[in-house]
Amino acid sequence: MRLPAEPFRIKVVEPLRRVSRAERERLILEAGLNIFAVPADSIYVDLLTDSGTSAMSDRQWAGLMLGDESYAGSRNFFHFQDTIREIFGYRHVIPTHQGRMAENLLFSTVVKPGDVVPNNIHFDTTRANVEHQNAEAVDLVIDEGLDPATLHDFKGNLDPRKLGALLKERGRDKVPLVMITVTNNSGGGQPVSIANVRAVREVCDRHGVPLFFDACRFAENCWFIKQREPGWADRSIPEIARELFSYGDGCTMSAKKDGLVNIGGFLALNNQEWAERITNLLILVEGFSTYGGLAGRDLEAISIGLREVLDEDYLAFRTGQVQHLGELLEDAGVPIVKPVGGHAVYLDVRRFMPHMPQSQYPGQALVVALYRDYGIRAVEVGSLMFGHRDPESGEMVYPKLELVRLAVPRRVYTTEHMRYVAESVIELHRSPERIRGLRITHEAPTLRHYTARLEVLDAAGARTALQRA
Ligand code: P71
Repeated sequence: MRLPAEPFRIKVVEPLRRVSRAERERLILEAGLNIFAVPADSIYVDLLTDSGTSAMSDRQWAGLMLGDESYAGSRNFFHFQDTIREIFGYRHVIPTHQGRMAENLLFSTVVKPGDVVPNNIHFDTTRANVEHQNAEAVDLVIDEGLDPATLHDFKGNLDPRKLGALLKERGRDKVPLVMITVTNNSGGGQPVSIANVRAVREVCDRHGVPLFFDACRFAENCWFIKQREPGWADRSIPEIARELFSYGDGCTMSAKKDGLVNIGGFLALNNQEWAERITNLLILVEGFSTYGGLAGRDLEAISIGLREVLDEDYLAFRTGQVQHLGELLEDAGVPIVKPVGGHAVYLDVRRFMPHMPQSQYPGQALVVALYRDYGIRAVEVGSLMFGHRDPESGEMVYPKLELVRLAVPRRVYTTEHMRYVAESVIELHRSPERIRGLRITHEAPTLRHYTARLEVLDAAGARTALQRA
C-alpha cells in the first residue's frame, strides 16, 4: 500500500546546499571521522536524529508570538500544564529544557548508589544518567527485541518475567523505579503494547515499585497500538494515551520528539514528595518551576505540538513515510531491523557488513561512508555508542545489536528525499567491502560517541589515510 501523501503543504522553505564529495571527504577527516563534528550545512539529507529537528506548524509559530515571558506564572506554563495533565494524566508538571534534564532531576532525586533501574532498553542519555548516580541500568526487553530479524508487533515490550526475577533477586529497596521507553528507541523504535504495560504494572505492584515512562515518542507508540493491538482499533489516540499512562506513576519526556518542537522537555508525576524535591533541584540548576530552562514561547509551542501530534492523518503519514523508506531498502535486499519502527529505519550492520568485527566499529564506518559518498548523515547505535571496557576483566564488551539509524525528522523531508536516501544505501550495499574498519584515537569517559575521534584501519589493522579506503 502507498503511504498517504503529506497531510500538510509547504509554506516556508530552507534551501539545501550541494557540497562536493571532495569537500565532504576533507570535512569528515577534519572531524576525526565523527559525524557529530561535521558542519550541518554540508549535509544534503540529515537523518542524524528526529530530536529537535521537526518543522513546526503555522499554529506553533503563531504560538511563539503569544509568549508570556514573565519570570513566574507565565500563562504559557498554564497551557503547558493543562495539556500535559489532559494527555498524560499526571498531577505535577515540571518543565525542563530537554529530556535528559528531566532524567537527571528524577534520578538524582530518587536513585542511590548501588541501586538498579530496569528499562526495556535505556537510551544513551538515560543509561548515562543512571550510571552517573553510581547505579546500574539494566535492559529487560523481550528476547525478540534483540533479534533484528524476528517479526513481532510489540518488539519494545519489557519482559515481565525478567523484571520479576530481577526484583526478587535485588529486592525493592534497590529498585527505586522501573522505566518503559515508548517507543523503544535503542531497540529500533519498536512499540510497547497496553497488555505489556499492564503486565509490567502488576509486577511493579507486587513489589511496591513505581513505574515511569520515557514518553519521547508516545504518540507514535499509541498509533501502533491502534493499528496492531486487538481491541484498540476504534479508540482515539488520546484515549489510548490516557490508558497507557494510567498504568504509570509519571513520565519523563523530551518534547523534541513527539512534542514537535526544537527544544523542550518535562517531567510529570503523581508523587507529591518527589515533585517537591525535584522542583527544589530544578530551581537550583535549571530555572523557576513555571519555565524550567525554557522561554514562555517555547512552552506555548510545546502545548500546541503535543496536541497536533495526536492527529491521525499526521501519524498515518509519519509512520507511513518511515515504513516506505524501510520497504524501498528491504525490496532491494538491504538488511534492516524489522518491523520498521516509528521514527527511523535501522540498518542491521552485522548482516550489511559481515566481514567486519565489532571491534572495528562497522556501524561508524558505514556512517562515514554514507556522509562522504552521498551527503547523508546517519547515526551509529552500536559498538561506538555502547561498547565499553568491563571494569573487572578489562575486556571490551560490545552491544548485542550493531545498528545504523536513519532517523526521519518530522514534517521536514519529502518522499523524494526518502527515495534518494534509499538509492544511496542500496548502492553502498552492493559493495560493502569497500568500507574499511576504524579505531578510536580519542574518547571521553562517558557518552564517548559524541566527541570521539577515529581513524581508518587498513586490512592488517595498521593506520592509514581515509583516501585509501
Ligand atoms: C535521539 C535522541 C537524541 C540524540 C541522540 C544521539 C544522537 C543525536 C541525538 C534522545 C532521547 C531518547 C529517549 C528515548 C531520552 C532522550 C534524551 N534521543 N530518551 O534518539 O531517544 O532527550 O535529547 O531531549 O535530552 O536522536 P534529550
